[in-house]
Amino acid sequence: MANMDQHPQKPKGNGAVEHYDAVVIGAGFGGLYALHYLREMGLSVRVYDGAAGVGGTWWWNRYPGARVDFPGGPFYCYTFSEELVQEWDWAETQPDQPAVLAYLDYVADRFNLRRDIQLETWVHDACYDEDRQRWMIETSAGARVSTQFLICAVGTLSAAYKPDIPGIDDFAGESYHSGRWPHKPVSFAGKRVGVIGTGSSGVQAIPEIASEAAHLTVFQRTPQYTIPARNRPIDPEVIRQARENWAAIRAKMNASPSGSLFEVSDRSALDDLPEQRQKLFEELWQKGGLHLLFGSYADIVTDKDANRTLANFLEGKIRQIVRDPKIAEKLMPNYYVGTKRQILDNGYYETFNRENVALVDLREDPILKITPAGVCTERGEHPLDMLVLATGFDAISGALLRLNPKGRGGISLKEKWSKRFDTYLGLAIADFPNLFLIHGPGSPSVLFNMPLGAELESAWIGDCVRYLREHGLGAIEPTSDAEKSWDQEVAEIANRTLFPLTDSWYTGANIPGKPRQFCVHLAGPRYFQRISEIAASDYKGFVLEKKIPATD
Ligand code: N01
Repeated sequence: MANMDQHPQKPKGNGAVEHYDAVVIGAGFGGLYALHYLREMGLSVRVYDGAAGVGGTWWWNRYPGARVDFPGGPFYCYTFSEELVQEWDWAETQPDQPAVLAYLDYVADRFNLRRDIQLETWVHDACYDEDRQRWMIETSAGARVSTQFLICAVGTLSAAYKPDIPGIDDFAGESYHSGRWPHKPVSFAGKRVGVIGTGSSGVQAIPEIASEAAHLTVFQRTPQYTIPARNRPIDPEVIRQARENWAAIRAKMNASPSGSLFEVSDRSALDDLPEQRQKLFEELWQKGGLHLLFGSYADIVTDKDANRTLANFLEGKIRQIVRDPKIAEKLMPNYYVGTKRQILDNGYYETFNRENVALVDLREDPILKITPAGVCTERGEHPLDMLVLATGFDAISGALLRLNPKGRGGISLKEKWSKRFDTYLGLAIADFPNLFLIHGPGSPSVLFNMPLGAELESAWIGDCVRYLREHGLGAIEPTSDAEKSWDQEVAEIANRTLFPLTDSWYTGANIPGKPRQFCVHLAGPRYFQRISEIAASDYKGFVLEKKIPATD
């Protein structure tokens, strides 16, 4: 798989080594907060990010239509600072990419973070030096850096995936990946545009592109269930209440399965009569957002029959919205609803009623190659002026593997993770002492409120570092046994649901050759309780090493 972020290494500097207590890789939600937390503890910290601005995923994913696909506004943001909550005004229920990026830029200024962040700098190499209990890293700027702690806040959806379609680099027109969207304005006006991919990115971008392009061809391999986001201005009363009751709201989000304020139903979909279910589904469909999935019935993603009730409802909506029954059938999904990332859209199915939009079903008419002039499928060529790849990411583990740190005895992460993405608590890896992950495999990551999860994990890491320092310890590393039992715990929880039965990026099925493993801990609040208990038990499952006196 092509790495879309290859950057030449600049010549090495004068050989001098920079020293920090902690290096953080990534300046998105996770990395910015880790910097703040560790710096407040008195550590010297350096953050590196390959992007030219802070924001992580929100810096890169600036394709048209990019919006938060979780309850947004005052609920998809940092919670650690009450002042910040009071100061920042969110305008919409599903903020768009510029709004979230503006917020993160504000945070970086507000907490004076930029002075410790080095942008446009990729970490090329990271090796653990057992004798010094420190990580040695090399950056694309040619610097050599020594740090006791290495915190990887590299993002779960940051290693953009460009599929290996023959001729993909031969296309002569404009070509963009949704996750590497250019910073200059992109005009679709008067152009024949093709979009490959109908995950969240494709589904968000397609209505926007269709409204401007001369013609849009959507190349769909797997149809998806999507729910209207119904983005709207935030009710000022919601903001006022969030500000007045911030501590209580924060506690409620911490205790909820998804880290949000959704009222979760405890009823089975099978307890209701069909007409009662239909009424409830319709009400929640009209409300928009994730209410339909989280707020309808408790067993939608755990019971196949319950799942089918919602699938039937959504399939009915596709047939109702899309006027051409043949196109409606091509858009009909075939998986357990909710077990791929639930997409929230802004008029996606409606887009297929437009005269200037064509749908190519790649299951019956596969892509053969890409030529300078367009996309060739079995049934012929689709001439294009612009090609948009909304083909996703090597999710959860991909960015860590691209970093490929070398741990104890020189073992590389690629070797360690050649078959399974084992971690302990999603936060640490055996044989990789003093390396911490934010949103790593085995943490709740993408199925919990991500900014909130990043805060809680950063704080856990900071508190662990404090513990080591207070106890004269130089290194911490989980045991392999602890990893194995964590792996089992993650799998046992997942196996009570329908998630592992679906091919998705949650299971690694979107990347050819990737080991299949469901890497998300699905019990958010219990997870955060467990990691607190482990910290309180003097880090059960970890090996703690005495500090070796400094030799450098
Ligand atoms: O990626 P995806 P995404 N030929 O992997 C298709 C988050 N996100 O960027 O399903 C043809 O979901 C592939 O087809 P298939 C969000 O969590 C958040 O859309 O493999 N098609 C699929 O249709 C999201 O879930 C926001 O058969 C090929 C598509 O490309 C996650 O990022 C916004 C192909 C990839 O869909 C990833 O979403 C956007 C090929 N060779 C994204 N290879 C927010 O709102 C792949 N595809 C915060």
